[in-house]
Amino acid sequence: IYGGLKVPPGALPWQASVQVRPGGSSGPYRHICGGVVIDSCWVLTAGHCIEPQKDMQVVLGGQNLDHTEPTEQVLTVERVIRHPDYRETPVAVYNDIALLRLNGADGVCANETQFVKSACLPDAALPDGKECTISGWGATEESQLGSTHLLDARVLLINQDKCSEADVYGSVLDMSMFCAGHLQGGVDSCQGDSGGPLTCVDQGVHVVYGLVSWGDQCGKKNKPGVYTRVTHFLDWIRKLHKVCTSNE
Ligand code: 4AZ
Repeated sequence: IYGGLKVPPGALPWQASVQVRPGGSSGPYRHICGGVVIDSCWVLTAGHCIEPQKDMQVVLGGQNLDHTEPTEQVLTVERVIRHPDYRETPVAVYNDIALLRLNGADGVCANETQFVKSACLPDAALPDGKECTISGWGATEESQLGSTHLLDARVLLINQDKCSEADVYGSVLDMSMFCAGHLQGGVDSCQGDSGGPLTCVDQGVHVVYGLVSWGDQCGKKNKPGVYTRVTHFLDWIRKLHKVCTSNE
């Protein structure tokens, strides 16, 4: 996160760290992406975060990736479901979404605590200009390697036609994505934040509207972050998930 601040414990309890370890099932897990808890047993992440053949785990309720924290819950991934229309080109990533089914018994995987909670799925369209929150352990202006502490920042939802102007992203955007950030630059998501949440407060409820997906570098003028448009995938997600009305 560029232009971010440290997140207080429990402030973004739906934030996940998606981690893999090298093939061969030995060695430590390392953070590769963010994710979003939408149910005790389900985490949303970006399609481009999926590295086939590698063991995957999800850390919930954590703040500092360098330490094991008492608030933390570590879950292994039972099943990875990348969207069937996921597609990467040299200029954009389309339908950049995947669902992770966590291991658990009787529909309980993560335990709900003050530090681990679901975000709600949206039921309405995106209001342009709305201020929302992005978060993650990705690269910062100080470190390309990422941040040890979870950071967040406030971004504005950018109109699709504006973001499709020639001096921004031109014609590469489609309805599986939207832009958010600050066109003057400075505040943005970056590498390592991918798959993590863009949430907006709607009627007092934290709703996940976006997943960090891609962008032309980070924090650059006229190159805002591009986010997977969660509303575009609701039918696909809901086939696997229950309704959520409150997380206060
Ligand atoms: C990346 O490489 C990446 N500024 C993620 C987000 C953004 C750019 C790149 C948005 O994963």
